[in-house]
Amino acid sequence: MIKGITTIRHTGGAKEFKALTRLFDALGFERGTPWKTARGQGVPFRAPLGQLELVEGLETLHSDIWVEVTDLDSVRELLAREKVNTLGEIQQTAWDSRFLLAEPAHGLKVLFWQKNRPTQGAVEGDLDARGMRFGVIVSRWNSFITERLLQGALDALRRSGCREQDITVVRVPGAFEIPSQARTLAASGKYDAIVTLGCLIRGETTHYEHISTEVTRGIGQSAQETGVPHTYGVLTCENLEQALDRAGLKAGNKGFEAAISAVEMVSLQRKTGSAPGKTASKRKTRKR
Ligand code: DLZ
Repeated sequence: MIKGITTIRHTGGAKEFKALTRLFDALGFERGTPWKTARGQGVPFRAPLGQLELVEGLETLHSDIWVEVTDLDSVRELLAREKVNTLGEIQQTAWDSRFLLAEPAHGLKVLFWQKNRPTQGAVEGDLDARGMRFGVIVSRWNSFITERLLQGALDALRRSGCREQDITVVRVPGAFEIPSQARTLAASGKYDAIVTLGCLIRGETTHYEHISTEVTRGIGQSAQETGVPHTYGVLTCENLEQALDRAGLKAGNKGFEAAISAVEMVSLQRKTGSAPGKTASKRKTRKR
């Protein structure tokens, strides 16, 4: 039933508004459709993953907006570069995280926070898909389910900043055909990552074990041999009910998860690979 939640903040004036929108762009938020009338203007900003959290009990940190980030130290550097007023230094919370409070516009407090992890300082991919190109392969068998996975995947790519023209959707007959097409797209050198979507249902599939093993192996092999990240959004379920749950009903949407993982893997590969920042068009992949 829910489509979205919007919380509105007023800024001091046109100059402050412009500076704020620039900052939110730099932080990696996705711009929605801006509007402007004689009475004022607005720009919606969307996060790759959003949530509404209700809290009960004592919370001593007060802020208008809470933004969870993957790298708080980079955010601090960005805020300093943009000359944004910060209220104190990075501090520990009472709940195993670190935070930095900023006041990018007068009276508007934004709290940036990051969970503490034992691997603090480890290299991680970001969820910013701007400038990335994706091949999305979806099988038509059980299309009632796979079309939902596709919608989830497209939603994830768009929300993380990928442009429509940078997404190619390819449909194949069944899950068994996914690996060969994945390999073709990956070897073309046109895509930064391949997202695979399908649905195998044990009750309806003869040789279920053989097909699912082959599909999984084939996708993994294509990833390893081409060096292009592939993510796995192929449902292997006992029955239709389980499949529906994983296509958006009760257990999230595995298409969305596969696409978000693809964004993260491309970003990670650019950080850890031998040629950071290489785009799909420049990358050479091994030919078949
Ligand atoms: C044949 C078949 C069967 C029985 N079940 C499924 C399924 O549950 N999910 C799926 O994606 N594909 C199925 N297929 C089709 C095979 O994947 C393949 O497309 C055909 O065998 C043609 O090669």
